[in-house]
Amino acid sequence: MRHPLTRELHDLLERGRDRQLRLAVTGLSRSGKTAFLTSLVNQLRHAGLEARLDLLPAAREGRLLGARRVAQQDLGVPRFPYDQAMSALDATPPRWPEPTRGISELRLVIRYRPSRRRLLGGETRELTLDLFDYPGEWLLDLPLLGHDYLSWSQAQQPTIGCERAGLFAVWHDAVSTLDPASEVDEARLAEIAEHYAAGLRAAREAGFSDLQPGRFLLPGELAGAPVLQFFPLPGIAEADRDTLAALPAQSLYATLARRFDHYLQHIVKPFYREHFRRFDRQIVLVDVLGALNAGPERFEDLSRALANLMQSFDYGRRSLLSRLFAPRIDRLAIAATKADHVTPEQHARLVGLLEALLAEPLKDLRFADVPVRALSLASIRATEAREVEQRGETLPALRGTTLAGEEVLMFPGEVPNRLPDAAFWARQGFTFTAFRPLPREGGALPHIRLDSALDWLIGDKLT
Ligand SMILES: Nc1nc2c(ncn2[C@@H]2O[C@H](COP(=O)(O)OP(=O)(O)O)[C@@H](O)[C@H]2O)c(=O)[nH]1
Ligand SMILES: [Mg+2]
Repeated sequence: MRHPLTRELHDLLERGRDRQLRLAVTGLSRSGKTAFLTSLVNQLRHAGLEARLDLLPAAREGRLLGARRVAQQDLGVPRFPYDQAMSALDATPPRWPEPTRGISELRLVIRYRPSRRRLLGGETRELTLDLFDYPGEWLLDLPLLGHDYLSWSQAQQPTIGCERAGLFAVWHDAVSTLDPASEVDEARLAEIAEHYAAGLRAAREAGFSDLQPGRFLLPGELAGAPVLQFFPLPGIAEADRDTLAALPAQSLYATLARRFDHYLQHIVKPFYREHFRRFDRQIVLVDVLGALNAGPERFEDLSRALANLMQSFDYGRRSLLSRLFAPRIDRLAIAATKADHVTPEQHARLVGLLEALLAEPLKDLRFADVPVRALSLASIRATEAREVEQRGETLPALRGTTLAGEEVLMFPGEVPNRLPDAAFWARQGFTFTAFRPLPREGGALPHIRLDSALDWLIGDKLT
């Protein structure tokens, strides 16, 4: 075995020579991470043969020779389940891959022929691409690092009366009987923490996105551990800070505050330190169409979640992120996924809407000089674009098979190219039908602009 330091040094040298790249895929649950990574690996493995990657110059010019999977380096990170995903897509009828939780990794070695004239003579080169898939929910926790338990509790006061607050009613009733100064009852605390986690899960089920702490939703091996047993205390105020701080260690307040700190130190920070900081490039996937279909309260909620999530990419010198972790990402892509749910002439509008949704974070990124590109794509295209004649007019339409197995020909509606207004919601002008993946006859997976994303994310390393 080689010494770990030698390994890191080796990695560093390879990176310096442009031979290695760490690319992470993130996005909230169901945004399409598994589909994206599966298709990306599939396209690269078929490069040079059946893959259609015209927007990636190395592929278009016939210089991309293919890719093979090799053993990854971080042995503590689960392997991305590519084969399982492909067997679901190849089943009869085809199925979408099972959802994954937590972080996973896959290492590809891409072989290509450099374009540079001086390298005539048939030499080939290799790029090692480390791919990571991790839940965007984890990024919702970055803002927690800017809080202590008291200020976080205050920031979490629910807006009374909205649908989302209703989902926390059981927790709210239980927590309002608690006295912060009382001696902690561990069993009772665990019970109320479970009500809080249940509220978060119900909110996610109901289509909400802005949910903290992120690890409560995807606890993995931490399920049931006391580090995940805390919640905000409603009704405590800044004016009580000194009184609260003076409470004994066995008090409810001090216990909750300790667990909050533990969560930050042992869960939030290690992710940024050990993973996030080491990614060279990232793509953030957003299911804009799903949110559009879910109505105004959820759409607004997605917008808030994205604003929180994007703080993890704010490399401004004074940002929380830069102060704590000094990351060094050099390129970012933001993609509206599942573009095959709308007819092709709507795709530009979809990008417009994505940019409107992320207007503020994008401004910050540009200011911080982080190269960023917004696009729309379908990792695994499940529909076919058609045209239909109606009263002498030619109209765009989609043809696909629903999850229930019904063949449909439809026009899903217009995508607003800026933030939807009351008139849009009143019209309810958008239908989002979940489609079954298309049956495959061998070859690469069908996609829309996955090659464009690839070009932005790795194209410059294949010249
Ligand atoms: N039509 C279509 N549906 C997609 C596409 N990508 C993802 N989906 C749908 O979105 C669901 C969630 O995708 P998945 O990749 O599992 O999301 P993850 O939770 O971010 O990994 C899938 O089960 C599909 O139903 C796509 O490119 N086209
Ligand atoms: Mg997944």
